[in-house]
Amino acid sequence: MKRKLTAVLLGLSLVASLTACGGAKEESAGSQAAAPAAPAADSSAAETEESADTLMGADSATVRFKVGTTTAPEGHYVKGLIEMQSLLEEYSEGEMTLDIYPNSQLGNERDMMENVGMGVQEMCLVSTGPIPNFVADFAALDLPYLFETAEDAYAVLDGEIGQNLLGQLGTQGIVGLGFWENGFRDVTNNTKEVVTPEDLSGMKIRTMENNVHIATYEALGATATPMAWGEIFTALQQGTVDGQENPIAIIESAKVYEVQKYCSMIDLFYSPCVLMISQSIYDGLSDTQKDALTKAANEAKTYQREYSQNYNADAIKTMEEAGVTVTEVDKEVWKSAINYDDIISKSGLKVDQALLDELLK
Ligand code: EAX
Repeated sequence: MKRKLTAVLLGLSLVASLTACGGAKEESAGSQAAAPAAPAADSSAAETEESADTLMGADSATVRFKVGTTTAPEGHYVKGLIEMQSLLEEYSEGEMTLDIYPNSQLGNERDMMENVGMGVQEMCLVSTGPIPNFVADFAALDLPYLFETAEDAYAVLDGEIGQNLLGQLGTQGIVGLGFWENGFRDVTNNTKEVVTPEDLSGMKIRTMENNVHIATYEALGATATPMAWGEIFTALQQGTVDGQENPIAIIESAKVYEVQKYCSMIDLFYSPCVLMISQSIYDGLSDTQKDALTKAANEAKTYQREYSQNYNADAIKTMEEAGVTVTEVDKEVWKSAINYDDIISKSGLKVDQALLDELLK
């Protein structure tokens, strides 16, 4: 199955992708940000209020990259960025650093991608969820049960298929510095324990703004309700949704478990996240600065993946101690409920039929 899925992925990454948000990128207003950056050099720095959550790099650094994420300061994304912050300061001999803005301080994932593409924000670390709205081929990574293990995912993401996808971010004025880890996505809700797909029937589940995820949850019988991550608590409080789906690391670090009674370990999707820098800002760096940046990013990726892999055990214990019912499910039952043909056609993916037939055989 995995071999066939890789064939599909190869096919998908060859299929000409329709860039949903085409259009020329305005000349970056922030391109001078790569120069010794006075704090307010580019517009977004002036607008961005630092809050208690902001994790500023060394004061003495003269080249500063604002990096935004929707995730919590205690979570696995920010832990990886803190590691990169210190590696970057070391490898640039104190010249460069990251200023880390967690908790959607710089906007939701789609906004941040647009701002990085326009050069008004230097960097972001975002899940692949919203990316297919900009680069259609990324949707291939969001198919359910694509990877058995995280290691299988790393092999594809760090290999030709993943690097080809990162290269396509260039159409959006973005340099993809690498795939980090969000993790296998599990589903939480307040209505009842979810053991089989039938238990999702009629539940309103918040998904990312991602057509493959939406089509998958609809196919499983839920009502998919796409929205940005920053809106989740209001939506749960107002009953707009009954539940949401995310890796345990997000569910625990964002404290979503405090307002959800049930969590089912369905591991429906493997969710990477992508570290991005604005092309115009990257191009303004010297070769030495680029080397320091990519070395720090690569080493932080390995650290962050390891941190993510070790996160669940304690996180699940925290959730159960808070009264959450954490349910292991029979994943074969869930896999047999997945019809790739149905999901791919409903999600509007442009898929080569021969490859699809190969997959479904
Ligand atoms: O990237 O929106 C989501 O559910 C993502 O997993 C979250 O923003 C971290």
